Amino acid sequence: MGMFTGKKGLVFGIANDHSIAWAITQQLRDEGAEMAFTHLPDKDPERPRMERRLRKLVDDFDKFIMPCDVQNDDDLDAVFAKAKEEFGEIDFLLHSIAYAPMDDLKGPVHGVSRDGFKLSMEISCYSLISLCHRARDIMKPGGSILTLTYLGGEKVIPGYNVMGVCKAALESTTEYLAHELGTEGIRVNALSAGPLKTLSSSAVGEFDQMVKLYSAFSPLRRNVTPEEVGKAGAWLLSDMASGVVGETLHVDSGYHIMGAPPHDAKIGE
Ligand code: 0WD
Repeated sequence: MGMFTGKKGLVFGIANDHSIAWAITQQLRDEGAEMAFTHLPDKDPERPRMERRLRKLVDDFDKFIMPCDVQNDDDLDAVFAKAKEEFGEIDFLLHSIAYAPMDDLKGPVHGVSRDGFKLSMEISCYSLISLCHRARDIMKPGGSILTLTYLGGEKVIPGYNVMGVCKAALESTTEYLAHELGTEGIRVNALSAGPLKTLSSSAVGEFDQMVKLYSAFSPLRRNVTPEEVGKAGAWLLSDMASGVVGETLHVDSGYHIMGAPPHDAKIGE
């Protein structure tokens, strides 16, 4: 019997097989979870690229898949109505979504447009609020909600720019939501992952530099693997973490604890 046998949940944010949500999903699947998935609506219905990519990954085991743009309340309502119909109640929800327009993401932060800021915050932060609000109605006590964040929300990471501001808001939001939903027996947590090559991260400036820094400066002297993030994510969503609430768990080879480079780090070489 797996850790998720008999458990049901919703996964938002698999874009392709490099997505962090996919790494977590594989662990959940292997532990027996029943899951439904959403993808960004395809602009051209004749060429449903997003749907096809997701279907290819989850076709053997999905309960259902649906398009969902988190900016659209009707999409969100439709997903939760379908989840209620198919599952009755759910045990977990994974939020693995972020976006900032490229012009705003590349910085500087003081030059970010008003519209770009609103859009980035809406998709990367408000979406967690809108999902939690709807999830409450169908989530069992003991349920678990997880979002994905990055160190750039706590400390300045050059190149992360407006997304760092969004992650700071997301981490605070996680705490407020954890406080509110805790009284209903629902846990909300965040996982702060080290850099992983995905569609989203390829848009972040200086990503390759960060990968090098993690392998030189982190206590483990290497980067984390998608599988490691997947396992920790599944753990936070599981009953094994039943006392963990409002936490931001770093899964980053320990990079976040360093205040100065280790003695063996080769700087500028
Ligand atoms: O190094 C990394 N890759 C890290 C990522 C380190 C630490 C944290 N993260 C975070 C990201 O900020 C994000 O919150 O993990 C989360 C997942 O990101 P990912 O797995 O790196 O990236 P990706 O595979 O691109 O998934 C993010 C997805 C979108 O993908 P694309 O590339 O198509 O924008 O978020 C979804 C979409 O599937 N998404 C939306 N979903 C619904 N409505 C929307 C939207 N409006 N916008 C983006």
